[in-house]
Amino acid sequence: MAVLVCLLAGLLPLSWVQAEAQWDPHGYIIYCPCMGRFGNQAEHFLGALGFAKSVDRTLILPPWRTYKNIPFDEWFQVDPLKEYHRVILAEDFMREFAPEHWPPGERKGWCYSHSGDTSNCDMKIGNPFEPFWTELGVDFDDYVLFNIGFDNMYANAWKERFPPEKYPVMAFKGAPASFPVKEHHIALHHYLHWSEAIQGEASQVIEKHLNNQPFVGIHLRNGIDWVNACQHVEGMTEFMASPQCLGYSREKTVIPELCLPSTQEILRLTRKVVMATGVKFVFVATDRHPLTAELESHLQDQKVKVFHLDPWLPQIDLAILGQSMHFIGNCVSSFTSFVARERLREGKPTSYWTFTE
Ligand SMILES: Nc1nc2c(ncn2[C@@H]2O[C@H](COP(=O)(O)OP(=O)(O)O)[C@@H](O)[C@H]2O)c(=O)[nH]1
Ligand SMILES: [Mg+2]
Repeated sequence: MAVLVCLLAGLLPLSWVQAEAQWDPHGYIIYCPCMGRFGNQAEHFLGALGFAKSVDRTLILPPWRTYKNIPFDEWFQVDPLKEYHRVILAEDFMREFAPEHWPPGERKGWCYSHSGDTSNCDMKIGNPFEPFWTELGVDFDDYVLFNIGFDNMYANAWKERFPPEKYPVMAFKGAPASFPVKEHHIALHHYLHWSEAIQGEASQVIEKHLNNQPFVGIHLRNGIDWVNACQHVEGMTEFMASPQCLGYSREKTVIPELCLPSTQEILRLTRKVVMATGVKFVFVATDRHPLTAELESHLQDQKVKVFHLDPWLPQIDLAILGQSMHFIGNCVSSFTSFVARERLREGKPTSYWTFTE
């Protein structure tokens, strides 16, 4: 009753009341999104969400990791995820449940070890491992060895080996998931929706710089790390996010131009899509060279404006690309694959440089 009165009076945050009522006897999963930057972390997230569902534990939504922890809900809405599975923000979990149910002294890190070797089990050595857990206020007291895979077929093995009464919280050093994302987890993007803050910033840019008009969005991944990574891809059947184009059967091979398209290819395909859609705006997202002058000159006769933002957050580029009438991305990039999955959900078309199905 007291809680109800406080709630009605607006004295308690709703999340506190909801979470307080809901300690999950089936247990929890938390992990550090410690591998790669945002695109990789997002693919891992989808796999981890699928894994949490398969073992029937609540997923503690980890902060995204940049140079600091970013609470999950700064970038994404929490409620749509609940349509799929039970989730709770890491910050809420730490504040509301950890003191009683996962207190200091009882925090174990799950360590993959096939041979019983424990030399790799320290959860907090190096960056981003150490700052990730420290910013959440977590130290580890012990570890638990496991050698079970994360595929659905092992769900029962997980449940039998680690019952929630004995192991209420499973904390993983990395995502309990694969990179690239497994094919059957792609559809989980259905539940991943930008926060109002990110969506709002994207809408402002579209209104201010693209006159709220239809536009073609392109992703040019051409920074120095990428140029180096693309040098040795010839003949590989899978490289980073390449299954988004080549499929998961490993029957096709990656070629360098798929990873790093020529300027000529970028101009050719952008023009083709501009002509087909009749848009008057092209939005360029890139980590390095936007090729703005080259694109404008190549599209001069179409009176197309080419706009490059270089936003303070890469997520703003992603949210804008998601809104484009047609998107052209890079097969190998998980930054592209994020946009492509969102567009698949929305029924919007995506093309890729140097790639025809
Ligand atoms: N703002 C912005 N940043 C980008 C763009 N492309 C790459 N980046 C940055 O480079 C990182 C690339 O790492 P990741 O997201 O893992 O994608 P991947 O390496 O392309 O698979 C992104 O997270 C961004 O920080 C872009 O078009 N716009
Ligand atoms: Mg990466």
